[in-house]
Amino acid sequence: MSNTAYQLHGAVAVITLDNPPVNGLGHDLRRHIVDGVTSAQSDDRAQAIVLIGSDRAFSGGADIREFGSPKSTAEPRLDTVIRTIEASRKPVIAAIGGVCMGGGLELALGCHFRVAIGGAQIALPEVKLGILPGAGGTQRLPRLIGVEAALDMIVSGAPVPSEKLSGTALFDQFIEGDLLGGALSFAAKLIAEKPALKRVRDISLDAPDHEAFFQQARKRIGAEAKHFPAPLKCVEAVAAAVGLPFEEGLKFERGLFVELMASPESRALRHAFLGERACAKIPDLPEGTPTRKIGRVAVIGAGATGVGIGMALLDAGIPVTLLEIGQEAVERGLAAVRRHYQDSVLKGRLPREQMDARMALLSATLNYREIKDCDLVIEAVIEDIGAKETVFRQLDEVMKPGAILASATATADLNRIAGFTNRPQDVIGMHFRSPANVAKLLEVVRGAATARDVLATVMQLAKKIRKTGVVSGVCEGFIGERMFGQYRKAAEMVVEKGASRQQVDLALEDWGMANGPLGSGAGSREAPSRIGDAEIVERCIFALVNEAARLLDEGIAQRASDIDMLCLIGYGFPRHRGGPLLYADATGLDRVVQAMAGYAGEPGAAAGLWQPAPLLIRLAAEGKTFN
Ligand code: T1G
Repeated sequence: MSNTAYQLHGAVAVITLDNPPVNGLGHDLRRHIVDGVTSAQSDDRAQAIVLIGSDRAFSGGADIREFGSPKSTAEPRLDTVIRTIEASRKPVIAAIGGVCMGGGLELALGCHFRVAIGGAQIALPEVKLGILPGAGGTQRLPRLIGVEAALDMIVSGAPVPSEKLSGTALFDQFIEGDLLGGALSFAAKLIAEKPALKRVRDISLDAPDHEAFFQQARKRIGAEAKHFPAPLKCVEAVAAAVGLPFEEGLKFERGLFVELMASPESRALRHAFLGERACAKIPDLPEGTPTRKIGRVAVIGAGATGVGIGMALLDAGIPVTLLEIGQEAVERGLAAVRRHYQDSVLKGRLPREQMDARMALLSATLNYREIKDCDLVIEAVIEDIGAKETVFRQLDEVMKPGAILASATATADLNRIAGFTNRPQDVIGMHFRSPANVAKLLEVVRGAATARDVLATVMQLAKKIRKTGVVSGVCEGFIGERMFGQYRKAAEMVVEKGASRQQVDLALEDWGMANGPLGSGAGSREAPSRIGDAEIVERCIFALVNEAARLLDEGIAQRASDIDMLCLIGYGFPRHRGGPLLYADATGLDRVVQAMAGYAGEPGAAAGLWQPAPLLIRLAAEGKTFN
């Protein structure tokens, strides 16, 4: 028997959370849970209530896609849902499997009982979005697992496997096998034994000499938090759980949550969360585009780039054959890979047996015929078009039909490279930031003829080797180098105006860039120049923004957030600012255009640099933003 709100299993009303992909607690789902719990109160057949999600997720928390929209705060808000559950006269049991994070865990904490299967991922990751748990997580979790463990989870945002929490009061029972079946048996036992309904909020929280503990926490966390306010606010919220009556603690938490939600840092982190996932979305590549199997990969060129690429693949368990033109070069390449892994083993970062497993996947050859059955070849020879022509003509002759032919080039024209073959549809660019085995950014360069399944395959491979693939069209320097070329040009112009190179680098590093544009030697500020740090930053960042606008106008970049992600992931742009285009949006595009006009009017100014891109002018005029 079921109604829209729940299904009856015997005397248990089962409310299923069903909002793929991870049961984000959007308005409709919140309404559904309240309807279910409320209906069950007056349904005599229902003597207990179970909340359950999917195999993948109990709930991944508040629906991030609703953030900033009226829906996210429309009643029933999550705290209202939780109060409804706590007010239930019948036991409400959370049956937890898969992901149980953020508001999803807060929902479970509002239930009278929690059962879980092993391997569920339990977390309060709000701090990673620049906020903190806003529906009682900072007040209830310490009451079940203790102040220290709760503070660790809240400040780190890191997921904890459910079995690691089995020693705490968080779960009333662990279920072996079928979660729903186990939850129903647990509910049946409750119905038979009729225990008093306990609410987490009623558990008293005594933490002896907690003040010393929180002082220590503030010092430690404050030192790490740097540009982000949320971690320290998490400490204050948990301290309130100890120091204040429950309702006041809730109010205090809510105040901090609202404050952080409005912070630029949280806006930046939410932008990064959604932006990183949006990179994989390619407008003319439908979901489920077939991909080609990638078994063994050949890397042509065993220099630093080739070796880095080879290791990125080996680290993901992908067999690699390095091809070089001389025995000495091959030996050098193999030795470089071995040395890297040996270093990691010596530093305790890699178990010996993993090094051996990876080395077993590596082979090398001088002979193109030995790589002909590879599914993907990545060319990583010197940045000389002649050398690349030689390689691609050879590959075109040797490689099996359907092999993907990729170039790791940072500067060459990919369409020209494709023209060296009779299979331009199989040619694509894979521009790794160096060192290729460490850097997370992979610019995936889509040639005019690159086939859709080739693009889909390389984007899937990017995820497999734990990189963020950002699609670029073909232009000189693609997205990153073209933007940062302008950035460096603007920096050089600032030096011409009288700032020292150190001042330029330090100004941008103080602003948050990982490294200054001019190759930050330690240096120190020499005599103060006529140009201040704020103007240095403005000139260099606005030059980035303007080139990004051109890249969007030309269709080289798919969307503004792709460019922001590329800068955050691959170029040391400060994460708390969300990327150059989010920063420009926050600054106001009219202000950007105005400042550039001023720079363009200076004697000797490189007009091209300060000529605002058409898109920038248009958006500014219409009062719009990039993102
Ligand atoms: N809401 C909506 N969609 C979400 C989502 C969420 N919370 N989490 C993930 N998605 C989407 C994601 O955009 C992607 O969509 C798809 O799910 C797969 O994600 C009051 C206010 C859950 C561990 O911070 O950590 O609760 O691209 O690629 O690797 O205190 O997603 O397919 O269209 O990451 O398996 C707190 C964030 C919210 C959890 C799954 N919750 N999510 O990882 O898949 S704030 C979080 C994650 C909150 C309360 C506050 C991970 C994951 P698409 P994915 P995955």
